[in-house]
Amino acid sequence: MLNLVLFGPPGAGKGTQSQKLIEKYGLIHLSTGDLLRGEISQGTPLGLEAKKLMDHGKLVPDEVVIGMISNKLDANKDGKGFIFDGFPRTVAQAEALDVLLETKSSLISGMIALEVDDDELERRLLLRGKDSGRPDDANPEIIRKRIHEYNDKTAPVAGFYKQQDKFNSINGIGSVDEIFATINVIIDSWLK
Ligand code: B4P
Repeated sequence: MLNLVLFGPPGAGKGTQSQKLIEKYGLIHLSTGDLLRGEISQGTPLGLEAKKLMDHGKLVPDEVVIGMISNKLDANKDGKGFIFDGFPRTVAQAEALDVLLETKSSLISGMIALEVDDDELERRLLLRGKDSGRPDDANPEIIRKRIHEYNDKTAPVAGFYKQQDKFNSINGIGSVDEIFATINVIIDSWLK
């Protein structure tokens, strides 16, 4: 089973690369951002609570996102593997993911981190915000808050996978196809 953690700051290209990876490797895409936006668009109580935090660039509580991922793993027991996109975003989430996978006799194959500098992240997110209607992409202050949350709470997750010798870092600047090709080389080395 191939289980990939696609990692990086907001706007690094995780969602973009995930779309190409699910086509090539037949993996199931688990994006906590997409799952939360689904809850918001359905107007569920979880979505209403999450929206208040997301619109201000803050992370949603660990137990909420861990619960969503647990449900999705249970609902997709027969899949070939998963791409975790935007999850885990805290060390507590990373620890919980290992426990969830262990109970299914599975493991994370590796993490691939997309490295992109802050100015480029801000440029990409503001550009997306013009069309996406996402309130968290609409203004530079919220984007900077998201990048701050990433540096504060999410960046330490890289250390968690380094300790397990599962960390890979690549340049996230370049064309989408160039970055995809680099990711393919890493994944193919895991499959050998
Ligand atoms: P996400 O939906 O995960 O938002 P994101 O980090 O902005 O997405 P991503 O990084 O995938 O964007 P992409 O690069 O594809 O999270 C949103 C919010 O949900 C969080 O702030 C948080 O509040 C909450 N949340 C989600 N998961 C959580 C968790 N686990 N715990 C707690 N809270 C959680 O795209 C960015 C733009 O760049 C696109 O327009 C794309 O076209 C462009 N782009 C991509 N690659 C490019 C390239 N190579 N060159 C130029 N542009 C490129």
